[in-house]
Amino acid sequence: MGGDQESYVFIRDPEYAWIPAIKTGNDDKKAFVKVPKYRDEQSILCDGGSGAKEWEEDSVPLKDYNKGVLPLQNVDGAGHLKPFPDMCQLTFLHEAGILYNLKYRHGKGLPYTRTGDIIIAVNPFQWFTDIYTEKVRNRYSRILVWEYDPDAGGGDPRDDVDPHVYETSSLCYTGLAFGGKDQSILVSGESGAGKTETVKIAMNHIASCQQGPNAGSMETSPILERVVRSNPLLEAFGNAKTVRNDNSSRFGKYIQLQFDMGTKAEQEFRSRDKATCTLAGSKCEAYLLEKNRISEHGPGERTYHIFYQIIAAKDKTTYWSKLAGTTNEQFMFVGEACTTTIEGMSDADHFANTVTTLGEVGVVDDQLMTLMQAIIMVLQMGNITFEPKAGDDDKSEVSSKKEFADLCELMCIDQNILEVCFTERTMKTRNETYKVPLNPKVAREATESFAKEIYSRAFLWLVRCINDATAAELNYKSGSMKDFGIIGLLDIFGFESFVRNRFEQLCINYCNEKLQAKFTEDIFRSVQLEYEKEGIPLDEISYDDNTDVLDLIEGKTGLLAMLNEECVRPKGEDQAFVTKALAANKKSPCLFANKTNRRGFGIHHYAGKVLYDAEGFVSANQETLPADLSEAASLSSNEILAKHMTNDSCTNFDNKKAAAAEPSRGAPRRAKSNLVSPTVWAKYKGQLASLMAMLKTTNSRYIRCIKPNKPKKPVLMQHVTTIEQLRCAGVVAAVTLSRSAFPNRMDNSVVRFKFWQMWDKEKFPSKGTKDMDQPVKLQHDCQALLACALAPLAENDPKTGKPVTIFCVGKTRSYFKFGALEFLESH
Ligand code: AOV
Ligand code: MG
Repeated sequence: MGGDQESYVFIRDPEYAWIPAIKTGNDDKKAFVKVPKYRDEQSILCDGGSGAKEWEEDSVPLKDYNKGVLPLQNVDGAGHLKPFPDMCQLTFLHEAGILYNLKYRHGKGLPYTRTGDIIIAVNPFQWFTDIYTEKVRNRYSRILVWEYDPDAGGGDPRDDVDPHVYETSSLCYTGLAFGGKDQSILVSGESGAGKTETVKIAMNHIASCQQGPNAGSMETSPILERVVRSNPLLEAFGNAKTVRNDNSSRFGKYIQLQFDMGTKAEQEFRSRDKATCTLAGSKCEAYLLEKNRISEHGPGERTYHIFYQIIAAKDKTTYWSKLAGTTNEQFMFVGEACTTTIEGMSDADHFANTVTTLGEVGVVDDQLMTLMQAIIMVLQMGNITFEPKAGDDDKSEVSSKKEFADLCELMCIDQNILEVCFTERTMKTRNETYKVPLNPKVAREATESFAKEIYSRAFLWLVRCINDATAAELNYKSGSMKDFGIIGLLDIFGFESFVRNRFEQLCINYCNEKLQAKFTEDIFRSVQLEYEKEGIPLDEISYDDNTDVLDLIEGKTGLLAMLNEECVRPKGEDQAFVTKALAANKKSPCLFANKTNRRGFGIHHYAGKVLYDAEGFVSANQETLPADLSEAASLSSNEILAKHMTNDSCTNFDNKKAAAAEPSRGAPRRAKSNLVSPTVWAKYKGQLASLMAMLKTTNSRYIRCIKPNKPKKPVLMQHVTTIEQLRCAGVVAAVTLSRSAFPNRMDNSVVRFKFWQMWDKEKFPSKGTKDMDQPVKLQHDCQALLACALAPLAENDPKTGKPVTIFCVGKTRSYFKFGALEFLESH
């Protein structure tokens, strides 16, 4: 470093979150710094990096400095940033350190970085073909196998490879194949961060591992093909273009890859050379398809891909003759499309692919017709309009006669019957049944909700078809009672906070709270393990969890309970729900009222504050179709409508069929609910509960996806949005937790090398062994050295009178309390 007092630091910046600076000195109020004169996102790196040829003087109030606003940079003596593949190696592990490390790697074409066991995947927005080759895949599968080799002499096998999704997938495969324990990969991140792509990359890799780590190319088996190709198929029906992502998943999914673990005897003698573990099938559970997108989408967005695909299809008249000559604009639910290519392929070509893949999972002939016609019905339903009947505004009749006649023909339902279903509602009391007319607006709403319901049931029907074709239980003939090994892959919607947040956002954020709780627990456990390995007392770790928020949402008098209560009341109201929920949770530190909107409320989520608007909560929570419409559905000759529109037919998986073939470890168990007809939230809660239960039986690994910039450009990393995501993904929390006791750490060998001269050997002699490089000797040396060097910081706890721990020397690393390492570095 330059002068005596000069040190490399970061300072807060309103525009760029953190910028590198050089501290040149201070008086008793201010620290004086030099900051780069020209700043923009591309060029700011640590001093010595590409930017900062010219500096300007600035100053920072010292009180901020003491709050840690100016932590040291991870730079070498010349001020150059020292990047690390594993952020735990950073000497100063804080938000700014993480940001600049990621940024440096991102700029160098290295999308993956580790934080301990977590992989941070920064979306490169350009395909690096050289990091996904078969050679690279094999390299990861091979190297990571050694973790399970007793003769390999220990050490972390990951030291030999750069961080990668393949590392996670390999560790999962080896963990299952050689360790015999079920595994899961939990991928999270905001929209467009790369979750779905990451899951596909991991899945393809796991599928290729299964041929044995030393095998050459991946042999294609039909089951493997089907499993891998079911992903794009789900995307055709469950993904849409949004402003954030051209191929945005509008549902969450948990895919379980099932592995044949061999005979009982083989399972008992697992070793590197001998471990049967081959892909036998897969199962998919889908969560919360976004229904609103059926009837409306914002400017620059589209509805589900399949609609555009079928309108663009060359052979569309096969599915319905009346589609001849139609265009997007003719369908109200579709409208003018902002694009007709997705990921560089036209909608028409996508359709051909969709049909081929449907064929691979057995959706052909009648089945294919059933599915496509259900989709076309939804399209056509969007064009049904209503007008007042005989001049009476409270009654309505269909005004789009031709469209309606066509729809009825397609559904094979009598026009008179369907018109009554759309324009009147049957009411039942104990003694009588009568019909109430619907005005044109309500009739249109009813039609839209019918269309949404048909689409979401068609989607679940498809998921079930895929499961029937891929699930191992169903492919193994009954009688061969198999116990499958599982690798689960979770691609779930990330935390959401918009200007206006609805019921969907609450559901999504609730799911994120559940996963965050698990994440914290898992990270805590890994920190615990590290401390145990290093021989450091565990009572030093403390952390915040999010039980408060979870209690608020799912507790006895929580939001879920209150909303469900409101939904069973005859005249449930959104505002009444809010009033009651606020009253019942007065003590919750996480809930607050919205002073300007009585229907609004706010929640302090772990990832930040979110304001919700409860408009539509009660109706969104009641999935049940009016009896008139479900009866109309049952009249249709289309199987999806006739058989799958009843209210208990909304599972993803044919449980009965699976249970018959495989009673022990079959389908995800469905939650029991005592409500007459379970609300959306009750069902969702049940789904999440069984997901969490399933995850609990696995060894979970985490991949946090980051979207480095809003315009989706390569190379660019915008600081503020990246930092927000790191916070939301719990990366900062994970770091804080692992550093809660000791924010900084350094390898013992480095400590001895760097601070050797600060050791007063007479006052603090080392009582270690003779051999210099023995870890034990090193540990003793560091203990003595640091006791001496940090003696000026020693103080007693005013409460207990005992000395405060400033540092702790573990078997391989030294751990420092806040300020201790800064003190050493500046002397
Ligand atoms: P998401 O799943 O996280 O969003 P995707 O996986 O669909 O995001 O990724 C969004 C886009 O980023 C893709 O369409 C690719 O163009 C690009 N991308 C993602 N991963 C990579 C990669 N490893 N290499 C190159 N480009 C990539 V959402 O489903 O919207 O929450 O709801
Ligand atoms: Mg996605």
